[in-house]
Amino acid sequence: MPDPTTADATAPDRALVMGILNVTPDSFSDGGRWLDPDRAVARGLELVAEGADIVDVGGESTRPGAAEVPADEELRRVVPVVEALSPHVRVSIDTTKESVAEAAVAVGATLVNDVSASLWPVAARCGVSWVAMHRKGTPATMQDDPRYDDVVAEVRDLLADRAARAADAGVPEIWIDPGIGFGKTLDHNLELLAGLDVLVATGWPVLVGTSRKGFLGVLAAGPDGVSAPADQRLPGSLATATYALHRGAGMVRVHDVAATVQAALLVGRPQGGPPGAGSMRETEVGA
Ligand code: HH2
Repeated sequence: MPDPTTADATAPDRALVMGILNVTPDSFSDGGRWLDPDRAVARGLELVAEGADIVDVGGESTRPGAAEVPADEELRRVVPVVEALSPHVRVSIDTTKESVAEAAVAVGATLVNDVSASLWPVAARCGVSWVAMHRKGTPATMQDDPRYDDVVAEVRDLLADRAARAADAGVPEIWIDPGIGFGKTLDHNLELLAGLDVLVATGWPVLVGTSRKGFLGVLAAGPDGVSAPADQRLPGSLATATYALHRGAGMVRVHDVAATVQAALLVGRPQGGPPGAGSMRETEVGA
């Protein structure tokens, strides 16, 4: 294991861990906990202390069935939090609204995390990085019987197209994300995880977000068939994050940062390039 006192912070010997900070009343796992700006900033600093490389600030839930939030309310939630955190850590803004992305960048965000995969012109104009996430439909409707002929190919083709457009527009750093749970059934999610090497093979760095998502609850259902609640999905979250990193993802988006940093250290440095690039670190197993 690397010595944390000597490790080069600019080039961690592991993939990146993005910590989730939802400044919302209704997020599926932590809704309402960090709505107060002071509590949100304190939570963000906690994520940094746990080892988050990036803190992802969001002011609108994207869970299935979530209501849209007006821009002025979303701005009121996220801007003070981004401003307070950005001197301490790299901050991304999780939004689908141009005005919110621009305002967050103006106060220090350097990455636009865009679940609509449509905001690359804003990222280009502001000279910041961009995450293109795949989704089918909108939160209101996306889980109403989503269908694909070949989910992995369809997701790859859309993301590769958007990433190429963003690169042409001059976006300096582009990530692609399969959008686990966004217009996908349990089987679609598992197919996308199993086919992650197809996304890695595009050459664009891959971000994956499985943390505490509903399909993990279904997989961890008890004998009564009732889905495991969000706060009992850490085993599945860690297992899928570790798997994604091993398959070559360069970043995972998670609620449980400290545990995931351990998993990322175990997997080691992302190698990119050919399919299945991640390789388990040769660890010294001490006493
Ligand atoms: N998932 C969520 C939100 N933003 N961004 C990316 N790039 N990838 C994801 O998988 C992703 C995302 C949903 O999770 P969460 O933020 O925890 O919940 P909510 O949308 O209810 O606030």
